Amino acid sequence: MQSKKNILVTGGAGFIGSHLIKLLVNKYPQYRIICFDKLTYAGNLENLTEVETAENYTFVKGDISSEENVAKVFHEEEVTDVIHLAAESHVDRSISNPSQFIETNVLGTTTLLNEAKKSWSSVENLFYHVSTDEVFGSLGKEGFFNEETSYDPKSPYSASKAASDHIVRAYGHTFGLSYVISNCSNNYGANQFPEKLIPLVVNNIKNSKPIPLYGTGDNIRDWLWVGDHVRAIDEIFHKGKRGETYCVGGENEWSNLDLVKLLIHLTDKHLDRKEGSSLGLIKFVTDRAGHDFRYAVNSRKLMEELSWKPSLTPEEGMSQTVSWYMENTEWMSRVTNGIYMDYYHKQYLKR
Ligand code: NAD
Ligand code: TDX
Repeated sequence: MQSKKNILVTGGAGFIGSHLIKLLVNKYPQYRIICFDKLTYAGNLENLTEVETAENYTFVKGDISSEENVAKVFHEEEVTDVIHLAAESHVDRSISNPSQFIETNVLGTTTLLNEAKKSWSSVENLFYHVSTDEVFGSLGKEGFFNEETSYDPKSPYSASKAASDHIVRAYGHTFGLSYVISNCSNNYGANQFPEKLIPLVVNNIKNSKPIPLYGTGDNIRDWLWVGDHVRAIDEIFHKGKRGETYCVGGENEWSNLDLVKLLIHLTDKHLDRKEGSSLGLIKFVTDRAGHDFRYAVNSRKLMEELSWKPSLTPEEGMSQTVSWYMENTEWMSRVTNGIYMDYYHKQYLKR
């Protein structure tokens, strides 16, 4: 394995990407880490202030769907590896505007792959594609997704991610590109954009606003702390078998209603409010179209081959996360600006 690497982290200014960059910059001073990000509504350089002056870190603004932008960064930064996280990532937005998801997630991934194919000649150069467990579809009350599960995506978001997974594998099979893919469950933690359930709920509790629960609140998600996801990416990038897939999950299933009750408990406690005083904020609203019922992931392969396991208990992780949102109110106010409020009103006001 090369010791000197110039790693392009696409989507590095987003939620998971920024946690990954902080880990890589601090842990591997011998690598150059290049954050390549278009800075859409979800990209925020404020998530990266901790590393912005680090010698082994560079930010390049660019669009993965632009051949010109991608060719330029590959050549100027002499990119040796890609960890690809740039994507449109929110299921609700994929329901209101599917085309943007095809443009970024499918065509953008293909543009990156074409440049990697053109620029690289060694199997040492790795294309790491970060994907989601949603490509496997929806589970009933029993069972788990694993690396053998057939693809059955149900939303425009998951269909676009599934397409990108297939294209990555096709470039490996057809052109010999060295790749690895991971499919992870729902992440939570600091710096997540408050369109996603956990930061949205914590922010609404704090501001005594209704907590919108889709349908009956019985849908189930497997939650993994983002710090554990980026540790898994680090392990897979360095030690994962090339041409293979790894499933990453938290063994931490919650129905949305139970999770919201836990968040109410933790947030009320943090705000010195009477236990459960925000329970009355829960508002059951019209369900998400095509709402997947349950996701659950079996991460045995990752645990056995690479000795990875989640480091935080769900209680520790959720408690730290609530504290972060309570203590970073300025971050929250800056990201919930006018554009966010337009989105929020369209998404929730008539529901
Ligand atoms: P995010 O929405 O927080 O961040 C996405 C980032 O990509 C943003 O910084 C955005 O500016 C950037 N981006 C979007 N379009 C771009 C383009 N055309 N060119 C360059 N940059 C662009 O997403 P996230 O939650 O951090 O997810 C990161 C990746 O991990 C995604 O690929 C997502 O599918 C995958 N994933 C997310 C989760 C989760 O729970 N959040 C779980 C499993 C997998
Ligand atoms: O206001 C809400 N009310 C609600 O009940 C929101 C935003 C969500 N929900 C429900 C829908 C889901 O069942 O909560 C659950 C979690 O929703 P999201 O946070 O939107 O996540 P999800 O749709 O499960 O997808 C996430 O996990 C997998 C990420 O957004 C994806 O990028 C990732 O691939």
